[in-house]
Amino acid sequence: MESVRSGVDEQATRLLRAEDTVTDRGPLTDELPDLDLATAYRIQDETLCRRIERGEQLIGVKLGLTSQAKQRQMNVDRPVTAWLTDAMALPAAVPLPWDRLIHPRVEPEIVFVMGRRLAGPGVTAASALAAVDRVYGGLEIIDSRYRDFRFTLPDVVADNASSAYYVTGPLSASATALHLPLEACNLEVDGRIAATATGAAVQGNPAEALAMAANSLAERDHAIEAGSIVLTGGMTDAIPLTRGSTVTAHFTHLGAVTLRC
Ligand code: OOG
Ligand code: MG
Repeated sequence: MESVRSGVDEQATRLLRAEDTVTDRGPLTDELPDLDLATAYRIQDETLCRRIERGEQLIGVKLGLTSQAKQRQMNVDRPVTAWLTDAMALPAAVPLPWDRLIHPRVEPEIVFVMGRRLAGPGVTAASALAAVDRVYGGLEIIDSRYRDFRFTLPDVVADNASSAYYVTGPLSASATALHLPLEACNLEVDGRIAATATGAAVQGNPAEALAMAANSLAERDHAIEAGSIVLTGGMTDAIPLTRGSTVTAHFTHLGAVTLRC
């Protein structure tokens, strides 16, 4: 047990160091081919503890790899969850902090703000949606700490699902006012449409993804607290960012979210 604990500590240290020094590295599983998902989540949880110790606040959770587009792009066959802290929230109109990023990519997401606490097991899309206060359009900026975004499922879990920053849009709707599977998004890069999708890309309905997050977090004795932000996962392939470009996600009812790079 002691060696598992020290292994978790060591990998958490190494992943946070890669992030803090903006240096990519090989996947953990190159050295630890037997790394299992449970241990990978322990590494992820340990990185959260370290972020909190250094003054960050836990503000929510994210799902990753909830769409076929993302699963295919990353060659991973299952959704994952990860943690969001206040340091990851990029206020609208603030330019991307390039000096803190290795090889950022952007993806459009449907974002929930929770009105009530949501705890599994047994959460359904309907009960999940009933706990939502508002829905936003968002952009997530991911930045794997692994060279060339090459990773397996346990690697990406340990790396907090490549989390770096996210931006939410200026408009919101109540969860009942929208039919989320039909909410569409055009992702525009420098005036050209780079990708498009609807909410149905995310597990058929982003509310299904939210229910899945609550149920899988419950297996590790966590709940989604009232007031939390939940990113439900990239609707399209993630697009590599380049300096100087402007990315806008145009949603049908949730307005436009812009990122200046
Ligand atoms: C993993 C992060 C996945 C999403 O929305 O699918 C993610 C990655 O693609 O590096 O945030
Ligand atoms: Mg994402």
